[in-house]
Amino acid sequence: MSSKQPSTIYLEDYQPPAWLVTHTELRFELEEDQTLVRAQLSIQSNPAVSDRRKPLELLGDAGMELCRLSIDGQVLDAADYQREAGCLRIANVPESFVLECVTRLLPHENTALEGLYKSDGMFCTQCEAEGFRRITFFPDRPDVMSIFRTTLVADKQRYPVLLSNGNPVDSGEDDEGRHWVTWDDPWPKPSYLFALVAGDLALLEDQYTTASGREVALRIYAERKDLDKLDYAMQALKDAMRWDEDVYGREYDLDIYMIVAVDFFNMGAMENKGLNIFNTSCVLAHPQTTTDQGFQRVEGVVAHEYFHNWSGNRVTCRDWFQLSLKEGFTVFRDAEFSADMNSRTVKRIEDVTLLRTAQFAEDGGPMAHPVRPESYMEISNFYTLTVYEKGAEVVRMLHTLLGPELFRQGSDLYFERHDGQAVTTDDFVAAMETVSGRDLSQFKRWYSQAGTPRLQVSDSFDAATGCYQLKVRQSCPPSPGQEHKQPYHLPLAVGLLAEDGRELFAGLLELTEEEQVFRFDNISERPVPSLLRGFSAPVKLDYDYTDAQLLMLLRHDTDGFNRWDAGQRLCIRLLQTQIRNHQQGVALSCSSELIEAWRNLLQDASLDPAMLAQCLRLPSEAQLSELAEQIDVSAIHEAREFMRTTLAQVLEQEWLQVYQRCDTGETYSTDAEAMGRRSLKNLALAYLMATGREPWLELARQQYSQSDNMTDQLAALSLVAHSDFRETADELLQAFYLQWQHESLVMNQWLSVQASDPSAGALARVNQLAEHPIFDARNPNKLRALIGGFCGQNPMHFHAEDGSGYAWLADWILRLDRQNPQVAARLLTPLTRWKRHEPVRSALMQGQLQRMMDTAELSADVYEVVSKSLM
Ligand code: 0A1
Ligand code: ZN
Repeated sequence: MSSKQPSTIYLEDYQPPAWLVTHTELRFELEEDQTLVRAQLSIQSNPAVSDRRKPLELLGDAGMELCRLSIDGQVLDAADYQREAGCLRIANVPESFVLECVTRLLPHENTALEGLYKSDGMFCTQCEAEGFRRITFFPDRPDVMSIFRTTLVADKQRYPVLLSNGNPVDSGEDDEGRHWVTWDDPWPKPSYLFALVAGDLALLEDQYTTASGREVALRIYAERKDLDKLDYAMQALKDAMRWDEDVYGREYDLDIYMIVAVDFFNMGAMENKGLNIFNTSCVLAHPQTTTDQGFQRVEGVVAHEYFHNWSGNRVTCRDWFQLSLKEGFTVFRDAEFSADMNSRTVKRIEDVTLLRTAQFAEDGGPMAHPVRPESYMEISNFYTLTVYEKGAEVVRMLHTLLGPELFRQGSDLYFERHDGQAVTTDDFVAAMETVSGRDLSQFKRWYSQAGTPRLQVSDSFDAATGCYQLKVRQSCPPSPGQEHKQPYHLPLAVGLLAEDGRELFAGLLELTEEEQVFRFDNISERPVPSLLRGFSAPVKLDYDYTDAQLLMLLRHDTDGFNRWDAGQRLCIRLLQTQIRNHQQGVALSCSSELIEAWRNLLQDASLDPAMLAQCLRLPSEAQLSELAEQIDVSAIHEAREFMRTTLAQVLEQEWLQVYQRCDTGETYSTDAEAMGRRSLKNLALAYLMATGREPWLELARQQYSQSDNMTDQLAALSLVAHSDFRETADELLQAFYLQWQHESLVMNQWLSVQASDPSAGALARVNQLAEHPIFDARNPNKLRALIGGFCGQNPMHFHAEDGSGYAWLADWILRLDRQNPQVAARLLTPLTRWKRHEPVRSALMQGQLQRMMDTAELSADVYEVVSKSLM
């Protein structure tokens, strides 16, 4: 092994900062071959920390060039300070002083996309979590909050737009074609919320009047060619601002709110104070180039970043172990916003599906960690589904346990108590305790214990006394470093239904013990329990339903989410039987009850199309894998394909009728109903195509060429591209390329469609695509489309029995790790699941992980994931 082991940071080692930075003045001289940064930091010792004699320690990337350092105007020479691995130490500094520091950066060579870098010719920054230390030396930790004033100087012609946090307060130009703008942000903030942008950008401008009557200028910047794709984000922003006033009583607090779209970005978007920077994929939207899913993502992410202004910026995290304080809460807020703007039940189904598929898998893998992790090597690896999505579920449970009114009082108290502070998840829960008078200490285990709890439910009914009892046992499997788990406190929403669907009881149970019995009196007949309604807690629930009971719930449950869930449970059970049959060489079959149930659903024109589309989707191969004792990729694939084709063939007429019912010829609109109709229509088309019959190829081709929107066009393209009609597939892929080659985001879709094509020769195809002129290995969106598309959406080929898919991914990781460690570590995820697979593949995957461990000089990001996977 050649890489040296990065050190581990522990939550229990937290110490408050010895030095505070009250004011930070920055001046950036942006040039083509370098950027000079002059930082003036007003530093004072922290009165809350007694050890005043501690040296000043500033963090700064090991590769950053330090040009000059002075204290109160006195230049320091190399003997006055120590510089070692990411840290600059100065002993014997006064109680309070101004430190000036000049660094030289090479943004055009920054391929990691952390700190200051270039995206398509424009300068931009990404400082969360630890990017600011790549810009200048600083106590780069979220509990050091400072008031920033920033001046940008650049060539006026190339970079007419110069942006930073806060309000512009001054500007000017010289005779040599350079100009400058100074920005002042009155709100103290941690360095991770700093941002700048310089470029030749087009602008969509609007206005918002806050509840208290203040005017806010709203500006969304993008490349000129994308100016027509900003309206939807603008509307989403205004909706989010109104919603946060209505639902949380939170107003915006600056005169300007800016969003900038950049094409090179490691994540979705970033909530920098007053200057959000967005991945183009999360802000640009136009009916002709964006799918319905894309529109919903834009709406959700715009809202998410806006909501961070309070949950994250005004009140921030004390340290990075508290990341879920801002992320879990903000995801909960954006999910509720999206639920209010669209269909609440469908939003819940989508979120729970993601959680069950990907977060549960994370919880069961080598990188499992609590919502508040206890340690990390590289914090970038902890922007996870656990911190975000499970974290949001934890906040949702508080909302459920307290009820909406108390929860709102709790959030008001939290914002009021901690405005301008850097705090912990304990502080958040404490506010909820204060307003409710409840003891939530047991509840806090949700923050400290990893793993997905399991509830085992059984029941009994005494017809003579009318007494029905539910017995609930909870347990949680071990996870890395946590052998034994204590019982959780959780809300269990329950309904009891009579055979004919009448609701006999509905209410909320609270679970706190390892085993608990709940008793219901005056129950007239043996009920069917509807358990964990709305997915009231992020757990796996077992109850021994009969098929008939599930079919009854699918028809009658008054909880929309549980209606859907009953259908899914039934499908999962039937699929699991077929998976076993396939493994044992038994002929596969499809239950006639399921077929009849689906027929009824398909014929019921009164059902909400969006909901119906959810009910008629089989659980994904990824979800079936998560549920499997041991993953057998081909058995899962064959069983699911068998069931899908059977349901396609026997219900062919019904699928066609549904297609026609939803194919209204209406012009495109993004309202929830129209989106629902399109999702059902395209699902019907998918089943029709699954019959393999030629008339439906014609229908798909027709839809492809006649549609006025990307949702329908892309759905048709991917169905044809993944079919056995290879000639038409190639023809449409080529046509699509010619039509959209100048739209980078559409080309990402084109790459994913081909990367996820299950037909033979997939690896050769992705290798060819990697050489295609539209592919750019420095662009994370392109990498996610091609590599993520192949490894995540093409299981049969990624898991090819000869191990070629694994070797291909490992080759990419080793190459990318030198260029962009964050992205490399993320793309690595599928290999981390090696222990869950059957022995042949498991060994092949392990072999590739070992190869990475042995042969390369690994980044901390990749080292952490690889080494933990091999443990
Ligand atoms: N705070 C952002 C997510 C984010 C995190 C890290 C980044 O760079 C490494 C970028 C964005 C959010 O939750 O939206
Ligand atoms: Zn966030």
